[in-house]
Amino acid sequence: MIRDEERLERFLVDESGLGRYPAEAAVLVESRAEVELVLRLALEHRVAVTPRGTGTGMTGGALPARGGIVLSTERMNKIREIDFDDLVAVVEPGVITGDLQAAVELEGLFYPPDPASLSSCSLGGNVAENAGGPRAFKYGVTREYVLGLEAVRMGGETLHTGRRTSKGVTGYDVTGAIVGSEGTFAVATEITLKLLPKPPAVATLLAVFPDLFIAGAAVSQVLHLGARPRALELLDRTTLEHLRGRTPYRLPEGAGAVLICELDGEAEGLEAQLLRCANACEQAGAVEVVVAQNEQQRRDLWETRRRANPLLKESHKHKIPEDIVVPRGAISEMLHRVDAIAAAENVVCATYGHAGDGNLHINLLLDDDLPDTRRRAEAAVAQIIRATLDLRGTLAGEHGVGLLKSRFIPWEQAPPLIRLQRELKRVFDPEDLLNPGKIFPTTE
Ligand code: S2G
Ligand code: ZN
Repeated sequence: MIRDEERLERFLVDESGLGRYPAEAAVLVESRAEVELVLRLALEHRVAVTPRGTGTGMTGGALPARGGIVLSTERMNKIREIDFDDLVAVVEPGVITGDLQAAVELEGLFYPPDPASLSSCSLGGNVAENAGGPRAFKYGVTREYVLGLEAVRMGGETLHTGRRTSKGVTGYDVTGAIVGSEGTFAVATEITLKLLPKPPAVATLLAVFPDLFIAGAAVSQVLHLGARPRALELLDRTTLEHLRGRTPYRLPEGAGAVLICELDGEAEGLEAQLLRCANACEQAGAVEVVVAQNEQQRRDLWETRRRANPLLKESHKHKIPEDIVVPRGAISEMLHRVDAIAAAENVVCATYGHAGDGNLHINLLLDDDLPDTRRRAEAAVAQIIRATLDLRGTLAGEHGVGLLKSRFIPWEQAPPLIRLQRELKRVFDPEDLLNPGKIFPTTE
């Protein structure tokens, strides 16, 4: 248990930019028995508990909003099993996503979900937030790979949910309810994950566009090709300017926007599929298309893409990370609306993300703490959420709701649905002590 201020500090912040939340202590648990004990004592003494993976969350899910204890699972970091025949991995929640991917790929297997922070985020955090990433376009998000959980509720009762088999419909999908519940239903202490055979070949291209809107229009051209990229990422000029010269891949000067398109599968025919994507981009207005010539170039390109969030964050005093999703046919319209909102409110936006999914990370970049700056940024956020919902989208694509977006939930969800979700939370945690204050506004 950590109580001294200096060592406690790192447990009081996350990647949301929402600041620091004080807590009494951080408990670095090393076993399910310790999680059970902490949650039993917390209920007895009515102490709030905030579960935490590695704090890479972007909406405040791991921030101790009501003080109490931070329950860190970082020391529960063993890969317990990789079973080639069952295509299953069994891991503890503190295993780093990228570490599992490297371990299974050594055995010719594949764990697709690839949050940008995969070199530092934990699988327990990915489960709590139902994390996504570029490859979600073809392979889906974390939820699709969680077969079963061992999870402990507030009070110390352990649930074994789900299964080890690829299919199973015995009873309600309690596993599915816990995945994405942002640490408010239970604390996962063991995760059974589905694996896939590793794709034999991968091919990647970078398409350069004069501006973001032409790149946005190109997305639908690629989508309608029939080729099924595993990733289709968009980065705008502002994002590229923050990356250029500070990341491994040498990004083309003056690019208005780029698309990264990656396919995988049998080597046979992959090149032809990639060329179709390249042609679609050129027909849509790409001024240059570059195909990654080797694994190193591909690695550099993805490392560059994954640095977007941290580099934008460290380059400004504040970064408000929106994470909206619109129907694929509305991507271009949304890009135009964001541009108009940013101009009207005189705020700087960097937009990048998982264009294939219609999932845009719209980052407002603030360089001072002036009340007017904050007012304009908040106004822009509200208008971005309004525009998203107007285009039949949703306000959270992969980062969750946490503290950052809870005030907007009633804009998207009607009272009966909100009431039902609050009732679900009370079923799992009647005293509202596990990660309290998250997702739903505290006032009815
Ligand atoms: C991205 C950042 C998420 C992360 O860059 O796609 O979702 O894992 C954001 O840092
Ligand atoms: Zn993302």
